[in-house]
Amino acid sequence: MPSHIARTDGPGTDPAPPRSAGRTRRRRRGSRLAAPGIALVGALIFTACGDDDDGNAAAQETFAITGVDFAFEGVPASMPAGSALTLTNASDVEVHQLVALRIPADEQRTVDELVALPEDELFAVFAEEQPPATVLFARPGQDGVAAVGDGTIDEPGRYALLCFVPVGADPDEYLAAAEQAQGPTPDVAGGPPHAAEGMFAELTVE
Ligand SMILES: [Cu+2]
Repeated sequence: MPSHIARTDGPGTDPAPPRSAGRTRRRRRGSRLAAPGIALVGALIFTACGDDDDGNAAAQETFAITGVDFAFEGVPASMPAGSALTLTNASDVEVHQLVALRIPADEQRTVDELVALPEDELFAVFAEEQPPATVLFARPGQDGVAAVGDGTIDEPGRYALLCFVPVGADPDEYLAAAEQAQGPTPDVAGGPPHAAEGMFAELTVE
């Protein structure tokens, strides 16, 4: 894992943001560790899960991403708009997730830099980029299914690919909770989000 990303001992204990969480609110003062910040962004994303629009039959190209413990493999540096991502999970134990979040056009920092930010700054960067372009889940050893969108990314720009699943979460428990969660990220036992362990990537859609 990147040495600059702090670890925590448990799942984020932060309360979920209100469903109407809007613009660049700054929720707290003081410096926070990166891992809870990532968890908070995950919570925000899940508030949008009801809004997925099914889409889009003919993807231009399909790029097969593999989730491992803890990284995305096979992420192209760039791909044409209208292309689709798929997720296959190569882990024996961990559920993996691929959340594609567009990075605002005026944001210059890399995904590596963004995931290291304190909570309030990370929250602010992605607060207006909702819902995610797509969200895919995959059980250990299986191909992924879409929870938001269908894997297609239509809008050009830079994207952060992130996995918010807590380290060591039970797959059945996590996926059942994710399916039921109308608001926050499912509150299941586990460690820091996979993104804090290095499961993030950057992708440019052209
Ligand atoms: Cu993961």
